Amino acid sequence: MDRELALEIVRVTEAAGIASAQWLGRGQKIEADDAATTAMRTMFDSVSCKGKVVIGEGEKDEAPMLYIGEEVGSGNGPEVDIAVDPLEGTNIVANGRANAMAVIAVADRGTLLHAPDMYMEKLAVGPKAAGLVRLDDPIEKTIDIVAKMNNKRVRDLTVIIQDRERHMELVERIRAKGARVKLFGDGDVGASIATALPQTGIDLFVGKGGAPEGVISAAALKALGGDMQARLVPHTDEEAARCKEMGLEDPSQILALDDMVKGDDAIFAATGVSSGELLEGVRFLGGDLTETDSIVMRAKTKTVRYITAHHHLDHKPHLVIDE
Ligand code: VTB
Ligand code: MG
Ligand code: MG
Repeated sequence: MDRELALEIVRVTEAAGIASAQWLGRGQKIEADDAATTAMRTMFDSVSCKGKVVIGEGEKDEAPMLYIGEEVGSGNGPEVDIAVDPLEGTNIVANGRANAMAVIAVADRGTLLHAPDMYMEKLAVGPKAAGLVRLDDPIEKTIDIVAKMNNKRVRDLTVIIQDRERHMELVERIRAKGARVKLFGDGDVGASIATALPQTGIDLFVGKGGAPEGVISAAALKALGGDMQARLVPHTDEEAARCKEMGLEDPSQILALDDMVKGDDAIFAATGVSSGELLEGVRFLGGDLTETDSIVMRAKTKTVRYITAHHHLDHKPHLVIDE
């Protein structure tokens, strides 16, 4: 993959971010998601690659665009796998809450796990604890390892978890162990990546969330030198069959970072829609001036760029929502 691709991809997440941010707090999650998806799909046509969506908005018969198997990109350039979540946090935007992002991961063709839309257990840490944590270890042991490696007292260690009933027993154990717990409503891509960015103060991410989001996060953690382990959680026979179709003989096997993103040619880009752990949201500054914050990184060189952009929407009328 050419390194220029990283900078082209961020234009795609910026477009999705700007479009969906116009739905913030309106209680209309489908419209917010559609705006992000349409903007992302349109912008993709100008990106120099032969892309194939491997994680997208759904199967062909249920999603009009960015469906699994859809070919995107200009048709010139490297053959790549593309994983998108045009709006990671549709409910967030509808309810005007924190942590929504537009996200994309791009990797060499055939290197991203084609995770279907089901739940996945996940554990993520930053570079200092990489290689040392195990999904199956008791949480108390994991906390001790991460505290030691991150050079923090257990009582200063921060574990981030999605605020769900299914995690409450885990939360109680973490509290009993003495660590800090930060709960978030939605958006585990941002929460898991935060573990690998020291300025966030977040040390450990655990919990069950979406499998597509897991693979997208894995691309970012690879670029940041962090680590992640995961396991698919099929709830029905059909979901178990999907795992087998993907080549996972044992659907309950532990997936390492390399099982989710093979090799090191991966790019991750995200634009903040509403402010969260990683990024500020889209700001409408008056007139047509609109400011976005994005992060883009490449696993190959480990370069991480934060990009603040000023957009003049008079020149981007296709991103303006006025109905
Ligand atoms: C998870 C998480 C996502 O939705 O998929 C979650 O990975 C769904 O969890 O980041 P629930 O079924 O408990 O709502 C997100 O938070 C947003 O897409
Ligand atoms: Mg989404
Ligand atoms: Mg999502």
